[in-house]
Amino acid sequence: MTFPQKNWQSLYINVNLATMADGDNSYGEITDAALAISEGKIVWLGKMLDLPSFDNSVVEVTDGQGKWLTPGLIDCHTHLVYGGNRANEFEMRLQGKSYEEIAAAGGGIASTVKATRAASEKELFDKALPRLMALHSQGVTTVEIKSGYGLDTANEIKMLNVAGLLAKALPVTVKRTFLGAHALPIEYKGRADDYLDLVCGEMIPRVAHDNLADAVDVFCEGIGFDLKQTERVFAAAREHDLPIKVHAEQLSNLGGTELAAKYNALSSDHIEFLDEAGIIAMKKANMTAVLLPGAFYFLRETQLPPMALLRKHQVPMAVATDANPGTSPLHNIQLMLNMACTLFKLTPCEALAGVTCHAAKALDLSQSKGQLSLGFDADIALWDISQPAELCYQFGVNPLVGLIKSGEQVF
Ligand code: DI6
Ligand code: FE
Repeated sequence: MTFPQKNWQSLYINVNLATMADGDNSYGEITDAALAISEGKIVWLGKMLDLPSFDNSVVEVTDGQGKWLTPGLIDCHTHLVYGGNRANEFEMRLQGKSYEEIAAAGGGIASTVKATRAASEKELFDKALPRLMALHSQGVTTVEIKSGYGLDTANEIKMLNVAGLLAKALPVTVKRTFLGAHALPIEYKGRADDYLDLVCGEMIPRVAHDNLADAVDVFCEGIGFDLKQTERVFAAAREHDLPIKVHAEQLSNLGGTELAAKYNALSSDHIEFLDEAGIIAMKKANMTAVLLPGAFYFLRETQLPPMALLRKHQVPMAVATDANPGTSPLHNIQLMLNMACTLFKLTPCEALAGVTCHAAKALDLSQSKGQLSLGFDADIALWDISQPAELCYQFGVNPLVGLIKSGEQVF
């Protein structure tokens, strides 16, 4: 692919690139480099020495003075639209109650459902915006947002609408995921199949028809939905041509990942309890593993995800915040980079791939985002660092010094 330089609109010179175009094998480093943008796309990148001549009366040139450029970060798993908070349950857990016990006693997801239903679209938006701004200010240019705290048609749609409004409020691409099968709403207690009739017969058709989501997710777990119930939702999603994602093997191994693989899911997320058979199924189905170190940390989980087996079978590992009020009230992608390395022993290169190229794949965006490559979207973060590993190593001082979204410098 070549692009005539007469069309260049902006050019960054004297920069270092971590292109992340080589998976987690390397940062895809190009030092002493330049990168040109036209119409929101990357149209040239390479060594300064190889920079072709250009018309600097037309091209806006920025001297990067040795800054590093990476793809804009991608948070591929969040629940950042929600009402209320669960600080009270945080206290209960510190007094010895488990996440599952709190859920069984009517707390947990159910308490956030209550608060989310009670909130107006505007209230939910006003609460979610600073969460998204926090991510954006850390270099995030694409985020996935799930529904799943409405659990009836109107409130699930309300959440998805808020996610759509957030995309208009900030220069961030928002991918929406319908998670109607997140928990059984209390009014359906003991009637899971009736609730799934609603999810499959009313919500999914409506979401698909009105283009409200890009994928369908299910919480396949003891406190969520079992395999048979999960499969009903997958089948309805397939019927409406919606890609599938799954929360699976977070607290136990029910086989949700293997089931999702049968439906060619984009990703299986959490997966602390996943076994090798599930990993082989993921590989065959070209799925991405989404690792969520924030939930692992916040729940004081001790079962580590099977990183060695994921590596052995070359299943790409994405890393995300899981930003949500119950298990990961951590709206911070830079912290996840650090935790992916300290808690899950990912290499800094794997962690960075986890929030760029592999996160793009988990959202079916790997042809346009998550890499600095020719023809890719010019979603780019500029960092005041001396090597890419610094992004994972230090935490608390934000090294982001610029952000480009679709070719426009937005920060
Ligand atoms: N797994 C999680 O970690 C979140 N949802 C899920 O299915 C937790 C959601 C919550 O506790 O509010
Ligand atoms: Fe989640």
